[in-house]
Amino acid sequence: MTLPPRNPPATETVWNAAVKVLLGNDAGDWTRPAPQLYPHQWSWDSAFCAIGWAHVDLRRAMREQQRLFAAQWRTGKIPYIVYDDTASESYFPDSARWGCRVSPDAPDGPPTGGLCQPPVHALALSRIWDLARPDPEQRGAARRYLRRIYPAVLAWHRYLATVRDPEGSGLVTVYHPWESGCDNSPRWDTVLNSFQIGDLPPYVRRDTRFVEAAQRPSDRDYRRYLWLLELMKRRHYDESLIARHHPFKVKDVFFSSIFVAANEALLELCDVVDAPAADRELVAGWAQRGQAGVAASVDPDLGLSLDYDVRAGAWLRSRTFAGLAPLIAGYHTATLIAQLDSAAFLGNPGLHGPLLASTSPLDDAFEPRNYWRGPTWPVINWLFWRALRRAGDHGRAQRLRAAALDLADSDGFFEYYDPRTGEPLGSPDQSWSAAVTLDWLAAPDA
Ligand code: 9WN
Repeated sequence: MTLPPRNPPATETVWNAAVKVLLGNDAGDWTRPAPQLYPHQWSWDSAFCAIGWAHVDLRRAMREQQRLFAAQWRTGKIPYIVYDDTASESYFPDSARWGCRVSPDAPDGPPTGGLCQPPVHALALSRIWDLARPDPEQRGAARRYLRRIYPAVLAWHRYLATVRDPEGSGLVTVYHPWESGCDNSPRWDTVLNSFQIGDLPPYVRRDTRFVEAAQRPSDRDYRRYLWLLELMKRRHYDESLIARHHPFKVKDVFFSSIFVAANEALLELCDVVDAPAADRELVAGWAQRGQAGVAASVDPDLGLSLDYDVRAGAWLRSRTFAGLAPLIAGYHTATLIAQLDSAAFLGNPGLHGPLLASTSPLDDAFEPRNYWRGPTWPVINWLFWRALRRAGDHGRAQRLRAAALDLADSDGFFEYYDPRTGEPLGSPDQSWSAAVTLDWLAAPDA
């Protein structure tokens, strides 16, 4: 089933081009994030892809996350990568480097990485439900699908709310920049510089064969990423040991805000699948605790929320889009909106369009062409667009959407863009950039 774009004809070309990207990266029941750079199934990419597929083929959208959830660890963790071992030459670290089978909690089946990523999955499920609901046949299929996947999603959220928040703070702990999804963001600089690294087994980076090195994390960053991997592997991915001894333990406010939104989405799905009252109470409790944790992370001087370094017992000061993350958790406050509109973010006169850059152009760490240190990422803007819309802030949501569609129209679906010029950067034909564009195109207005 291919739905026509709701705003034809101007958007028809973009629509068709976005569908073509998804079809080109389709691996059958899951989607490669990019044709060359990312040949495996990534966790949050897959959830965004499901949203895109939902506009093209609902049945395909319902299959998208199944392989991912089938790779769930016994702890409830959804791994950040499920490997396609036929493509093991193309990406590093490969599954052998992770060696996850040392853990009794690792799943059987295709090998996985040892980390997780932001929990956007329930947002994708609720989008599938919204789109399936009007048609009786699709609604029945979607309800059956949601009933099947619901226990695994609940277990995933339980893992995040417990194993990853033993303090009950409402904020989720991440053990690696790759878990944040925003790898070389300046948010992690202080923590990455706070520990020594030991000897690493030899390795060859593959990413810089496909994308200019200046647009990717540095070699120095990679050594740290790989050192953290080695430490986790040495501890057999035992999270009680990792929680005690790991040098990178950060309460990630962006991850935690997505978790609040995901719990709200899961609560709505509890009704669809007739979940027991006890589940609803649990999920509502996680959402409430998350909201309180996220609200408490706002720094009054900066007017932005901060991540927290658990090991050092210190808030991490930086000015990135993550400082506005409480918007995603439902906090549409005057302080955050003033920041959003200010020259630190959307109101910056040097921007190509009113889109959030990954790092504020006013921050010393801002590097407009370097990955998470400055470029604009469509999926991040989609999360904020969704949040503004849910808060009834249709004017701001509409402006964000229009700017994002302009970028896709003129440059196609890249991984990220220079926020000053709109120049496309990173990988071309990035699946999640195409997927969120389909959702933007199908949105009635804002
Ligand atoms: C490491 C796939 C992934 C995204 C991440 C993004 C990037 C990987 C990498 O690509 O990370 O996980 O090799 O750079 O940072 O958010 O999920 O698109």
